Amino acid sequence: MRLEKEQIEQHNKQLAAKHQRAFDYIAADVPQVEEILKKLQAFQIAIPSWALGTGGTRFGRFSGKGEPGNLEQKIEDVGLLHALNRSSGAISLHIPWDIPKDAEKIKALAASYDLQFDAVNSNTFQDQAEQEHSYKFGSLHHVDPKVRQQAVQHNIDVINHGIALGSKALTVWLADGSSFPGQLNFREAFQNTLESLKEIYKHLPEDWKLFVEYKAFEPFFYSMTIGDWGQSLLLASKLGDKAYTLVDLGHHLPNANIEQIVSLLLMEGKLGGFHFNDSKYADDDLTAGAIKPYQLFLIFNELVEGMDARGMDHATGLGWMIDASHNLKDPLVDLLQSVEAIMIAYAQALLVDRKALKEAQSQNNIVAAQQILQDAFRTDVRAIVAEARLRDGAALDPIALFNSLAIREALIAERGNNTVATGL
Ligand code: LRH
Ligand code: MN
Ligand code: MN
Repeated sequence: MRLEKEQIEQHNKQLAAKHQRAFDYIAADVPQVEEILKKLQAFQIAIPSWALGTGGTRFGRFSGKGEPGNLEQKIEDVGLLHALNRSSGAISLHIPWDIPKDAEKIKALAASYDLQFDAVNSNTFQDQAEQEHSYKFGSLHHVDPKVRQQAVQHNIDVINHGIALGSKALTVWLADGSSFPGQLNFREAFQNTLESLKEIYKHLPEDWKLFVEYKAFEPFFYSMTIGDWGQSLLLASKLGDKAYTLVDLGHHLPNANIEQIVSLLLMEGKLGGFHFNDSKYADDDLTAGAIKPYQLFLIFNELVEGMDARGMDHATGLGWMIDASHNLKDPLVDLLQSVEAIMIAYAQALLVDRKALKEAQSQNNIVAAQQILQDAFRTDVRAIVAEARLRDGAALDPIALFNSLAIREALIAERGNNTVATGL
């Protein structure tokens, strides 16, 4: 299924007067609105191929309907999202959940929806049928060099798939850790991981990045071999210039100050990418901005500040990805909500009066500093985000259009009731 330009135009026409009123109202108070619009238009957030089907809980999975059953259909889904918001112009693949059998064909299909391939993700946290060794006790950190070698080779294979598709980054997340004291020698586990990553790094093309993702706990509950940003940064620093830390918002212990982590990683030139989601407890993978929108804003505040300080382009300087899994909502609608929340937080961060904030900080004027941030956060920027979409030929209200066009119903008619997505 593909959206026609006319369908979007007709929807926008219906909402035009209401939108214009709201946009004029906010634009009158934002002198730099044109600059903000350009930045919003340039900003693209990659959609993970594993978020397009209904995810499960630990206890069960209640399958949705009309879900994508193969990579082609997943690309079609992201194409729909991108047509609706023009902010989801890339897809991030997880291999082997999604193996592009004919890369040229897949690339052409993605291009027909104006989509690029973002970071490719390796998977050494599940055993695969054709593999000789099990990852039960880890992969790149494993005590057995044969298991490490198998995991290294898988990552090299993933890089090769990525090269064929035009990806420019590999994300490595390891489910390596221990659940009981004494199970692991921490130092050796870390060193094995480093040596394995060095092997993978050797196969990275010149213009690629390696993202090292960390996670505090789960699936292991005593230690994770790459458990926090310190361990990730240590690895990335030892690996070299092409290696970076990737921050997944759900991968921290409760109340971690993620915005401070972001600021310092940027300072070190070692922040590579993001997995956006939200959480109340741990790696909940809920819709971005659903639980802690102020935190999301504060993170973007540091991103804008830190990227500007380093002269980085907001849109291309980091890898922006969603990593969420939905088991209650329609996954496509949920992704539209996530993208909208991210764009709102970004727009609000662009509103922050940086000069005034600096001044307040230099005077230790905490009241003013708080006021400046909260002024931006409490500004309703939805009409600015909608205007950016409008200028790009997207829908003023993507979710309303998704519903009024009965897109899910059309997908069910095409794909049937019982499709089961691969992946999570
Ligand atoms: C691990 C993780 C990692 C995986 C994805 C499926 O919790 O965040 O990024 O690749 O989920
Ligand atoms: Mn992640
Ligand atoms: Mn996760």
